[in-house]
Amino acid sequence: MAIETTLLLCKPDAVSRGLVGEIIARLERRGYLIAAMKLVQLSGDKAREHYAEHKDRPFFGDLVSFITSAPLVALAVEGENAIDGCRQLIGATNPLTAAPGTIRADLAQTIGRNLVHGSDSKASAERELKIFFTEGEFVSRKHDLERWIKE
Ligand code: IDP
Ligand code: MG
Repeated sequence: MAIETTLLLCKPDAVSRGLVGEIIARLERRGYLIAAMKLVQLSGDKAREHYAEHKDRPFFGDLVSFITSAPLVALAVEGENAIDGCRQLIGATNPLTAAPGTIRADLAQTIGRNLVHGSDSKASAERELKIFFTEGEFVSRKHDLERWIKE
């Protein structure tokens, strides 16, 4: 088993459109477990740190101003190969090319308002989880993980 923890964000568009429950329901139906969760409005510094890889892209300014514009819901999500699995559930960056059945294809229209963030690798997940959560904020889901693995 390759149990991983990944960072998911229900971005401000998801919160303001009332889609957080729908997004979490999809994660839960897939069998993923929430290990930490919070509603937070991001500072500019944290937003720039989170999206550092995009700092030279033309859309960086808009991305930072959008992600800091209103509250978002951050989730630490656990499960078997959760990093790639959650990316699959979320769908391609552009909702127009995302596969039907994914969150972005089903619920979003544009790349700039694509509802969800998911870490794209082990290194990203480790780095990004630390931006949103302290060690003490993770709640062990060991019991549920073990039961789920046996079933
Ligand atoms: P990802 O969220 O699918 O990992 P990234 O390439 O990491 O996609 O981009 C981060 C976020 O920046 C995207 O989710 C999207 O909201 C935004 N973004 C990416 N490319 C563009 C673009 O070309 N125009 C506007 N926004 C973009
Ligand atoms: Mg990305």
